[in-house]
Amino acid sequence: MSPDRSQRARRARHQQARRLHRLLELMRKGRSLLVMTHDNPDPDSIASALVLQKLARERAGIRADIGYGGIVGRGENRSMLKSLSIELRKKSDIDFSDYDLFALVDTQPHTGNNSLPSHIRPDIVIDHHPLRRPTRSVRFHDVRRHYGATTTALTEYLFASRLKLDPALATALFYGIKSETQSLGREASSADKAVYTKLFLHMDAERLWRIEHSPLSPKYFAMMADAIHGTRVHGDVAIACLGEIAVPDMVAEFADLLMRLEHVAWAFCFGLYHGDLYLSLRTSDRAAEAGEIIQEIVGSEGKAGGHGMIAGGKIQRDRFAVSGCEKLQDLLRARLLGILRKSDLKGTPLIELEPRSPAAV
Ligand SMILES: [Mn+2]
Repeated sequence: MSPDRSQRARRARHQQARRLHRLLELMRKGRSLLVMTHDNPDPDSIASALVLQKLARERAGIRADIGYGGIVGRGENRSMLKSLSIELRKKSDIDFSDYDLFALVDTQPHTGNNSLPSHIRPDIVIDHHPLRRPTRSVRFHDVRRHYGATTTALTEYLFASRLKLDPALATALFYGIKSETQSLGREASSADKAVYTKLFLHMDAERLWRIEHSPLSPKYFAMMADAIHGTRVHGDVAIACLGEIAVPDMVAEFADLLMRLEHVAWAFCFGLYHGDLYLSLRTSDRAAEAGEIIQEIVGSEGKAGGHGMIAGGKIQRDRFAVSGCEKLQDLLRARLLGILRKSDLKGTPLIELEPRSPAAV
């Protein structure tokens, strides 16, 4: 390492140690901490919460639980909880008056994607999405927008604490970063790379493989078939209306799959879950601001946010005057294609599309 780089690394370690010190000081003033993930938590959010819980219990000596709203829907995520013995509390089972400290991870106040009651102001916010105004008044906030995963930031706290890293936790953290950054390929920073490499030595590869290859129900395949049939392609934009979905994460999962379609630079998916419309936007354009684009699509009718290449949102269905997937699809499709200034408004059904690279299967 060059003297310059080692000096920078030393400074970063120092700064991290100071942050940890401040965080623990705050925790020690309380008796019990509730860490809330974002709704329908993903591995990044779950893994981040695990670190705060561990620090609270083992370094601050206080009680700590993890809570979430929505559901843990995706097979991989359910399998992560089971095989790593992670305990999360459903919002409906939480008595918020049991706690005197509250934290949000991988989300921020007033984003509309977490279930911390609006009258409770969090004491701690650690995230990697763009900083929101209400977060600035949170006693302890650490928002690292350039990080690919919130888990990376939390793992730096864990390393600074010198707590022992067991294989189950290392696997959870590794998977948090892996799934969020698609194995460091998407929006990963040098910090993500450094932490990921360290975790690799401690994680349990076999358990991770079982999580990533968890059994899928026939319903899942039926949902995939419907989604494929519901996809239209407009030049380099693929848009899918998934209709009623069994789990909200399905929109993000299918959008990721559509990004694999040759010549596609944008994928936009939406589906209905318990009366709400869930949306997901993906792009391969590193300079794009998917988070801002999805906010424009959703407008004042819902809440949305994200990063450069990945974004999501939610709208209450009754905010729309139109009914039926067809009309809803027309409306949302027109909004996205308008923002991207695309001229092919009609598009072609995915299953009727001719392959454009003959060699590819
Ligand atoms: Mn995240």
